[in-house]
Amino acid sequence: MKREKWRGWLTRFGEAPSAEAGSPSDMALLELANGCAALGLSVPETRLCPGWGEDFEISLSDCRVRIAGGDPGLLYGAYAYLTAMACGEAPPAGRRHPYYPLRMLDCWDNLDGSVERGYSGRSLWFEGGALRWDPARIATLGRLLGSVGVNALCVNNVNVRDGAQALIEELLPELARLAEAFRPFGVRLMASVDFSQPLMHGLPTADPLDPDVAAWWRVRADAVWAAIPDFAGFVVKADSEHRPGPFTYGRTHAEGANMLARAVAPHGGKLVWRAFVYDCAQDWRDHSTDRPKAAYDTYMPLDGQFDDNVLLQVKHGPYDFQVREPVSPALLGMRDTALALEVQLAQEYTGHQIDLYAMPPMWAELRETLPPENVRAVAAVSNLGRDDCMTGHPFAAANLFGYGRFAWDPMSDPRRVLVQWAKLTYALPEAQRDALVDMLMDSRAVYEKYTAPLGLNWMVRPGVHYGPSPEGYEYDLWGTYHRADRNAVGIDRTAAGTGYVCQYPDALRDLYADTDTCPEKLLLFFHRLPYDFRMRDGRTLIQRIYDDHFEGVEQVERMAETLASLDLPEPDRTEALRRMDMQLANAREWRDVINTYFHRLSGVEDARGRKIYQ
Ligand code: GCV
Repeated sequence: MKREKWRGWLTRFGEAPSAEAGSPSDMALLELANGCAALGLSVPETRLCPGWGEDFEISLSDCRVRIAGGDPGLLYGAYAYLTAMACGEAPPAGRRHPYYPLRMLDCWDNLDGSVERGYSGRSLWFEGGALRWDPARIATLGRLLGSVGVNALCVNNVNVRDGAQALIEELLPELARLAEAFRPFGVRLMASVDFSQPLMHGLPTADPLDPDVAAWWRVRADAVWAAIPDFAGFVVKADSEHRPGPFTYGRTHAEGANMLARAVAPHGGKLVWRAFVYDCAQDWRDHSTDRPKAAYDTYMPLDGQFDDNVLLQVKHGPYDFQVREPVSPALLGMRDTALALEVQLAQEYTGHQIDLYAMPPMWAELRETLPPENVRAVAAVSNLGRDDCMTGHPFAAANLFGYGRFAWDPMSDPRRVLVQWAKLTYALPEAQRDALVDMLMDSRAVYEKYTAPLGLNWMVRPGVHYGPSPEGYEYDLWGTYHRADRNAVGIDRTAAGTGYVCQYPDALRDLYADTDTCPEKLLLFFHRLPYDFRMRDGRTLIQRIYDDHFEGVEQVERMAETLASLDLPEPDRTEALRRMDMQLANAREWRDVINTYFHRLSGVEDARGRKIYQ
């Protein structure tokens, strides 16, 4: 029998509800009854309030618990009540609703069953060019997503290749069945579409201003919504990393997005347009092009030109989900465009779900520069797959859980989120749970120490993006250079350099432009500095690089000891320890390669006389 790995979170408190539940509110009642029975609680009174939508309210009076909510609000109320009970907390007071109305999970799943940047096995719903899934697993996944409030799932890769457009054409009936499987949990489907698709249907062009092209997309959209009336919308990656787009026809991205948006608008659909546009064929000799400037340069002139149902989806940093990036200036500057913030749960550059890398502290940090109200929706690249443990590393589930929490409430406290996840997942004694949460809270800073230093990024092995390769991207086409030489390292992005810093509002621009005020962790993102540059604590830059790398490995060694001391259930314990061994080997490799690289370049010895390889 297939092991149901994810019995954690709320599912562990009840039997799987009957598949007959048709709407989120039916599901809420079933979940609640089952969950309460499992927790030894009496079932609260529930009231469906038409018009409340995603809102719910839990009230306690005369020893009675009442949950009122819309559809799917009642579902969220039931989950909130059960979560609170299971975590030993008071249920949330007052009428509650999610901060962002659209909380998406973007799956980079391909129709052949592979997953781009997937570290948890093959796709949960595609195989061999068709939709194939295990209903019990989809129900588990739907419940997990519903229980943390994720309400939209884009099922296919934004790189729409190998006939994946068939999803909204001949495979549409199958897609409709998948939508049905997710519907009880309040999760609506979306699909990535290929901008050039009209060409495959005999049209001579995909020009967004051509009336026949617009008409073709309208017919397509009508068919999709006829099959799936609650379909949430289309996602588009255009003119990005060799994907087709409006530039081919001399059109702007507002013209391209609006044409598609008008096709889906009559159905209440959203058109999510990704802003990941940059020159991916740059000449490394060219110092005048600076990739982080690309999104702002492309989209800022279009601010205010997008239709109301377009969401411009922008990655949180200006590069590409690196360990340490400043906030994308497009997210700060575009005040007349509905923006969606994109984060990546899949640990492409952050350890492949082998190394520990908990993201809630990073999202909390993001709000220091990005006010939550600047964006209208959130999207996360999924870390899910078909392996027994659907997130590769059992602790990587904390990132999916945490994403749901931050999408619901961007002001969430990262530690509280991780404590909740730990309580719902493992029955550990308090001291052990605290040790686990401490480890997760520190994990990003530790990973950062043993990989590329101080905001340089991109020292990963090209293509695979795991393990060190300090010059792997240095002479390549991707615009990702650090230009280290024997004297200095980093890119000058001040006004005197590439001018990137000028894309920020004045206060941030001034903060980053000055080496005295720029956060040290971002120093080499914004500045080119000599190795003898003095850090604020008096150490030289080169010494800080050496120290961080030694410290990072020492911290992983301590994490390995902590992990071994936890009474985790099997198979999680064995799996987490196995992955920790790999993390330790990875950290040592990074330390030795990066320290050796800078030692060879600079010729500067480690002030503490530790061994640096030659
Ligand atoms: C889906 C990076 C990744 C690609 C990904 C792309 C994107 O370049 O390496 O795998 O493609 O981002 O976000 O579109």
